[in-house]
Amino acid sequence: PSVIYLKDYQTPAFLVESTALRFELEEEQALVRSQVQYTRNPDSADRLRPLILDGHESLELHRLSIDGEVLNEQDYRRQGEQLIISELPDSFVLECVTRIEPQNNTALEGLYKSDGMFCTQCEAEGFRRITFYQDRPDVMAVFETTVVADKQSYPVLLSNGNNVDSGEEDDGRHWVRWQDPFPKPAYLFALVAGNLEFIEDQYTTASGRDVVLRIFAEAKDLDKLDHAMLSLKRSMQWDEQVYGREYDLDIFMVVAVDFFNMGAMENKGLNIFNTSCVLAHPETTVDTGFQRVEGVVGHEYFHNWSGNRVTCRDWFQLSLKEGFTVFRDAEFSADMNSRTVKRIEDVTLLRTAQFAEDSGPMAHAVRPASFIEISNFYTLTVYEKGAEIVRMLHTLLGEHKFRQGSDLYFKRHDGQAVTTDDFVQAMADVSGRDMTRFKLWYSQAGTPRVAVSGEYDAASQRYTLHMRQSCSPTPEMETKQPFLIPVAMGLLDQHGRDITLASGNTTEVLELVSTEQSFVFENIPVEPVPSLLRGFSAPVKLSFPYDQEQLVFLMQHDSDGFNRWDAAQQLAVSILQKLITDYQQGSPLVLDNALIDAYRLVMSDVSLDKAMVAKVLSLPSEAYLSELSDEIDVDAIYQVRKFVRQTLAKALESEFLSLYQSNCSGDSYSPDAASVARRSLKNLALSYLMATERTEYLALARDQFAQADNMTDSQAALSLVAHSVHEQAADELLEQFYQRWQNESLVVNQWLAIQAANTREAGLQRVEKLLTHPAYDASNPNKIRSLVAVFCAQNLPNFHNLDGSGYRFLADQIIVLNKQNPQIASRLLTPLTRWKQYSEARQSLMKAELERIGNSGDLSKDVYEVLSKSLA
Ligand code: BAL
Ligand code: ZN
Repeated sequence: PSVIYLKDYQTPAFLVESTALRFELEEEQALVRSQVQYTRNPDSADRLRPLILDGHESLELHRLSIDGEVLNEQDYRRQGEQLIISELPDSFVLECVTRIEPQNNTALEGLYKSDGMFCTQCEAEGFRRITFYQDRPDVMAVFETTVVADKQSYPVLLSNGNNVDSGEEDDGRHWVRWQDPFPKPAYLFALVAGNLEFIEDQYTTASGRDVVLRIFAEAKDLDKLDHAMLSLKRSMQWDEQVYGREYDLDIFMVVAVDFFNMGAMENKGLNIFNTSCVLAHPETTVDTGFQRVEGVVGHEYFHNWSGNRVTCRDWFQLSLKEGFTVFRDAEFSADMNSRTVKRIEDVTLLRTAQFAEDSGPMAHAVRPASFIEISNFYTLTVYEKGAEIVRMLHTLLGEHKFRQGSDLYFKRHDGQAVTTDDFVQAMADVSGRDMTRFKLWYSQAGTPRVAVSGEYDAASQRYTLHMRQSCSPTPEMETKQPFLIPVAMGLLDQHGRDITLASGNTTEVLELVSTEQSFVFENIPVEPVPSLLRGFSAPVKLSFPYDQEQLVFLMQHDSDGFNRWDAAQQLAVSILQKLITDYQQGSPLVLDNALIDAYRLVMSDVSLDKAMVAKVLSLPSEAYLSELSDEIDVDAIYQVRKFVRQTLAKALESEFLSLYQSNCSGDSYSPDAASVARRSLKNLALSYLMATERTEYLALARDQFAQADNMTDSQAALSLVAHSVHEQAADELLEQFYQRWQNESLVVNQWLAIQAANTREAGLQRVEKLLTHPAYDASNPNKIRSLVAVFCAQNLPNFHNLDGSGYRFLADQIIVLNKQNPQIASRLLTPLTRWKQYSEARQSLMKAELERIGNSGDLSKDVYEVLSKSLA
């Protein structure tokens, strides 16, 4: 497979004025006729450049004509994924008829069938599986789409834009025509045909335009759409208030589908969602599921401007739309719920998974310089780190200037396909700042480290912070230039109060721009405790030599909620890391009282909101401890974390019990932030109580399971019992749960995931048995993620079993999926790609499985790229 480089970017030889599509959908095939009006790109000096159309090998070409004249095979060349036509006039209509088989499309890219309905996924390069086209984001056109299908089987026929006409044919078939007046690239094209029902609402925009809102799903799921509709209306209003962005078509549609590689897709006016990101009902959905629906609905809606109206010039610019849109959805969720808790959750994901990606073989810049398969770059780096870059711009410019910059960006580039440089330029223009150094965040991979030390001179009342930044080499990038790192910080006096700094503020943003730099603070009356990187103001690994007392002090007093939590994390990490060393050396494990005392302090702090308390009382995850390790010792991390949980549980048993009791409420379910917080604290308390392994708490969990009126409480209890030492009770509850929910696919996924994560012995055998269970479907990505991916990512002792069985299992799955669904296969590879991080014994087992995949023949580009980079 060939490597595509950003430096080779060329503008398209032809532009498209308009694209008319007609789909004849049948059970055994779909016929697609496209009529495309091309004009030679005036940008392109070379008038001999041919028209290069992209087309997947699965396309059966039935007819090709130019201005009505049929082309013969000698008039064009089909070369790999391209169809090349030379000697063309400056303006012409190309008509193309292709035959495809959506019913056999298991890759779920292009047009395929999900549970009997036709649907599409065209980003990034799925449109080339529908027809021959310049399938690149800088070719934007207005689309008209006519969909024809049997009326009884497919009563609902949808595409982008506004419905402009419809009719019936005599053979039981009907058709609907859609026009999308906004020029768009092919990746935003969508089509849906199926037996769907919908809920409807309406929204009046700030300028008084009425918009119809419809959310479609299978009839059985119609009662699970209200939360998505509410979230959609909130998103529309938020984008008007915060960004001044209004919706632009007469109708906005969302469709829920069960077979989907991604979470959701922002197709213009017709978002297609994975059911897992749109359906929500108290009886079947946990609190985090409700929040996810809100976040993803917001995310896809916000793309209407950041992505659709202004799109990417090429796929190297993916973060232009994804980083910005993730930042937008994070701020939306923060405004709808607890800001601090949202930040904690996002940073936790970044620090565990994105930092790991940034130090692994697939490490890449937020704007990568090359790729083999773009699907492999829908990553935490492009999304989450990309969002952090936008957040840093927000921090550096301040809210007001940032909004001016975003207004300028949208105004300047509406209807265009642009680059991350264009985005930063708008911010530079409104602020008058030179952003040259800042832009290194887009081009340099790797997580910078910032080592900070403090120096206090009592005589001169001067406090100095010394900072030093560095960044380890990443593939193809040995040395890095210093980044511009905004470090938001404050200084606490001996009572824990913020000291007012020279600027008159208590928080300042220091700009670290060189390898070493010192920052001096005058008139500081006592030696302060610094609060650094407030709100996690930059995606870096910052260290300061705090002692335990100082961390506890920050936990209690820092005015920055994020840093209060982070101080608790740092305290726990340092204690856990010491115990990991003890475990490795065969020393007895003894838990430092500091952690117990700190936890007790937090539990008695009535000023804290409950969601925060639950976060502070949660130990760093195994994944985070792994990311922090030079060599990941799976057994030590697992055993030590379990020991610490159990010791905390026993030491604080009565406190956890009263926390549990005081947060049980008879109120009926509500997904509001306060109720979510209460449930999370209650279920956290229950998890510690269960960790004591005392039977009375098994009874408590069983009661909760039996009496719960909502999935959050029911699933929390199930999961705790399923993972406990009480095996018989575990089996009983799992069986009861399945009997009750077997017809709810998303609930069954949770049931699979709970079992996949069970660390008890023989985990692999249980997972293998579930692969043959009627609840499992090896062609549905949600099922694969729930069972296979959860086992490999979350079931440390079983996946990393030293007999190599876990690795072998994953490789076998990948070999099958490589042919069936390459995107999912390549994603599943992640745990094996980290092989260099493990002990020698594990390294050789993992590497052998990677090599076996490599030798299994005919690798997809997706799997080939990840595999070859991992073995390089
Ligand atoms: N554009 C792919 C799905 C998403 O990020 O919204
Ligand atoms: Zn997105």
